[in-house]
Order: sequence, then structure tokens, then C-alpha cells
Amino acid sequence: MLIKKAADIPAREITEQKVYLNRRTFLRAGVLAASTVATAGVYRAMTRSAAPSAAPQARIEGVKVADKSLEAQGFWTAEAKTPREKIIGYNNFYEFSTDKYDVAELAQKFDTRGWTIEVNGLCAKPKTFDLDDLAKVAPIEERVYRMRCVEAWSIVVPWDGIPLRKLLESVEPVSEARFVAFQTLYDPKRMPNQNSNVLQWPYVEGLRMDEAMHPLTLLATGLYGGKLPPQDGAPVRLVVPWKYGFKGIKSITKITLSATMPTTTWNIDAPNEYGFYANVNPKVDHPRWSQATELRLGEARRPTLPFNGYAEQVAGMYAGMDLKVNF
Ligand SMILES: Nc1nc2c(c(=O)[nH]1)N[C@H]1C(S)=C(S)[C@@H](COP(=O)(O)O)O[C@H]1N2
Ligand SMILES: [Mo]
Repeated sequence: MLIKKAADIPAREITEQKVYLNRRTFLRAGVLAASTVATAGVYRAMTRSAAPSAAPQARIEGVKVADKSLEAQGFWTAEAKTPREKIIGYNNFYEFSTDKYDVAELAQKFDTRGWTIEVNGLCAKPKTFDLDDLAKVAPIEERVYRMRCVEAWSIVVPWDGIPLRKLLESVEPVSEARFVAFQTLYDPKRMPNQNSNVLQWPYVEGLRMDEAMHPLTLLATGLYGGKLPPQDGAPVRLVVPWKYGFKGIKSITKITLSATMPTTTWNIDAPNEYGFYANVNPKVDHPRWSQATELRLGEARRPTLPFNGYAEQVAGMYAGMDLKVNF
């Protein structure tokens, strides 16, 4: 990314944190991988047992509920929410500008009328969704998530959205689907910085199927109880809270189920710096700066947590993988 200086980040010792191995999730993943009859139905049953209480609503009749069980599941955090002005005034959205303070103004007139998201690939019922269709897929839930940019700044955002899993289940993935690829709109007239070659366009991202089906993975349509502002990825963006922020692809127009690992924008741009998995890991420094700490916007610098504080919910998906690297 363009922020190259982080020399001021003190190299600090982080207590060795034993990665929490969720053995049951691991075993289920093994069964799934071994299964030759894994249908969408089988996948559904397995992922459901990973999340005993199906995503309760964090907002009930306009009242925000600070429920411990939501916090335990990772759906909510008691940490101070970053003020809305900061969230919508400091953005990475290279289709508009590489200057975080300029994105908001340059994206203000971004026209999202008639928006559709095509969901295709390895599924029984491919479909192009407009925003009304999307609203019918599942009720909107509020999630208060930490977001940690790979550049070592972070925010806490009250998102509104639907679990990605609900959308994927609605198109009935077939057993060969192992990955999900995402694409941002490509339209240089509406996204003027796509006339530059600062990145390869359109911006693309991807998740492994189990990551995409994880209860924490959100398709966000709003924040702070209102519509998603253009600078934050209107009308629909991805939020994967345990991964670096660049996985959270904005203004999505296409989602494709595939058998092979999709290419991703930042990996194409700098393969030695950004990998496919990109799980937040304070012990693996970026080649050009430390990842041990982060600047919480409007607050003090603080230690970065493994999996951005969501290890208990997600570490089991990476059992047996070398977590010393992000690739
Ligand atoms: N299409 C697109 N999606 C994107 C980006 C981008 O440049 N283009 N930047 C990513 C990065 S690096 C981060 S940190 C987050 C920032 O989200 P925010 O501006 O809403 O905080 O969006 C991600 N999604
Ligand atoms: Mo980022």
C-alpha cells in the first residue's frame, strides 16, 4: 500500500499466544474435505453446527443490546465505536483516490442506481440480485466489528448487513465449489481513478468456502444505522473482521463460486507483501513495517491481536496451516 512509513512503530514484544485449536471444527472440516457427496445441504448442516445460535439480532426495536453471548460469538464488541465522522472521512478506496482524506468527497456523487450483484459459477441456482432481492435473502443484522488495515490503523464499526452465507446458500453451491471470488464494479466513468494504473482493475478478492460461510462474514449494506456511504463501498461491500481490511472488497457487482483459488488484487500488485489468506497476525511483520501494534483512529496505539481478536471464533479453520505466514 502507499503508506510506506511505519518506522515510528516501536517493535514490541507481544506475549506468546497459543493458537486456540478448535478441534471439533477441525474434524468437521476434515469430514467435509473427505466427503465426495458434499452437497449444499451437507455444507449447510455442518456450518450450522459451528454456530449453535443462529446470528441473533444485535438491534431489537431500535435498542442496541449489549449481550454477552453476542460478544462471545464475535458479533459485538464493547470497545468504543469509532466516531462516524472518522469512519466516513478516512478511507481506502483506490477507485476514487489513493489519498484517504479525498475519497469521501470524490465518491460523493457515485451513482448506484439500478445496482445488481451477479452470483454465478459452481452453484445450482445462479442469480442476479438487485438490492430488493438482496433484502429478501435474510433480515439485516447489526454487527459491531473491529477492522484492522494492513497499514496498521484500525477502527470499530457498527455495520448493518446480512451474513454472506445466507446469500450463498440461496444459490445452492455444489460440492466442487471450494472458493468464492468477488469483483468490484469496473466503470472508469463512475470510478475515475480506474483511469490510472495504480492497481489492476477491477479490484478482485476471494475467500475459501468455509471462510465465506463463517457466521462472522458479512455482506454490509450500511453503517451506523444508515445506508453505506459511497466512500465505504456502497451499496454492498464485504466485511471479514479477522482479516486485514483489504479483503473487505467494496461496491461488489459479481460473486463467483469456483473450484480454484481466485486471484486477489493486492497479491497481484505485491505478491511478496500480500497473500490470499491475509489473517491479522501481529507476529508476522509486513516486509516494510511492524504489525505488532495499530493506531485506533481517535485513540491511542494499541497491541494488535491474533486474528484481530477473533481467534476463538476462527482459528480452528486454519488448523494445520503455518500461521507464521499470511499466505
Ligand atoms: N474496491 C475496493 N475495495 C477496497 C479497497 C479499495 O481500494 N477498492 N480498499 C480496501 C482497504 S485496503 C481497506 S483498509 C478497506 C477500507 O474500508 P473503509 O474505507 O470503509 O474503512 O477497504 C478495502 N476494500
Ligand atoms: Mo487496508
